[in-house]
Amino acid sequence: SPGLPFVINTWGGPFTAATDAAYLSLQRPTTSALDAVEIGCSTCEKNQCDGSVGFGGSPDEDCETTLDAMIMDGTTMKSGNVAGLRRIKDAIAVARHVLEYTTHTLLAGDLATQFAVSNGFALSNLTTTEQTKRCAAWREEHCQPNYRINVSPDPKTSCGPYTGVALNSSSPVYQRGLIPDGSQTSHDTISMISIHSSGTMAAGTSTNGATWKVPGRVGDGPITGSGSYVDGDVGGCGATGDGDIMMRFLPCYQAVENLRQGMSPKAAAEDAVKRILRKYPDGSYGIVVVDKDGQHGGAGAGWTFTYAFRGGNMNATEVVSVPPL
Ligand code: SD4
Repeated sequence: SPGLPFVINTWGGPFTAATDAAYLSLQRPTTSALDAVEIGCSTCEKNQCDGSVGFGGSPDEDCETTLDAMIMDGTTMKSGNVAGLRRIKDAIAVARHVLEYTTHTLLAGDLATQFAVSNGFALSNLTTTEQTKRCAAWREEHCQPNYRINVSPDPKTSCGPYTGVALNSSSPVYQRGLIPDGSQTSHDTISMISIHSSGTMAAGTSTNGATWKVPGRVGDGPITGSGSYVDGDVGGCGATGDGDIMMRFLPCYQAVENLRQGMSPKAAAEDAVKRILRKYPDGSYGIVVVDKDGQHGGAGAGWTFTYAFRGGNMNATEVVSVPPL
């Protein structure tokens, strides 16, 4: 470990801007571990880190981007989460408001938007011109009548619920979502853990989810223990990947519990990913784990997962590439 303060998050490349922002914020005496996670993740929401965080990315079948986010305090174990947030860009800040100003954990959909507006957040359009064009092209191919197996009584009405048929699906009505168009990855989410120089910890996640999802789909990002998790007495974890699968295993909860049992961060991460691989060997998964002293490790499968960290006196963020299991 390079020492404290310490910041670590999923992915390198454009995501290192988030690492830097969070790390630098911790140099100021008034910034808390929670503040740093909020600052880091909102950096990605603003600059769209690969198009998969914040506005303008991962539209659903109806071309709308919705946002999922959570933020967790490793001291109180309070978590503030928003799912399927519409028309508000600042997902992690809204999650922070849920944590700070309510006794709840998770708000969803239009009513989460209403909560945000009543707390002063601005309504805006999460769709960009580029996304509108790409989505129109995707719908042209995937939502036209008689595309693949046409089992709809009225296939012209919309993409769903009948015509967006998942590949290899024998039950198209129930197995839609995530038909790739090859133009965009759908696997980049920011999950971040911070350690303040006093030792307090926080974690959070922000994502626009999965591309071409069924409208209403919520991923693992705003699920405490799945998107991220932190217990300041032990350590924290952040996840990215096929959230529909990952959330069934609460991999970040698992990894932090593994740390508690004495595993190294790397072993804790690998065990959590292997539990998913036993049942779903073909997905893409990545998790990053850090203990309370800033020792870190990651595990991934289905892709080369990378994570970024900066701590102690490091004058730049370092990126670690994790070979797939
Ligand atoms: C999700 N886990 O909503 C997110 C997607 C993701 O990198 O991580 N993309 O399923």
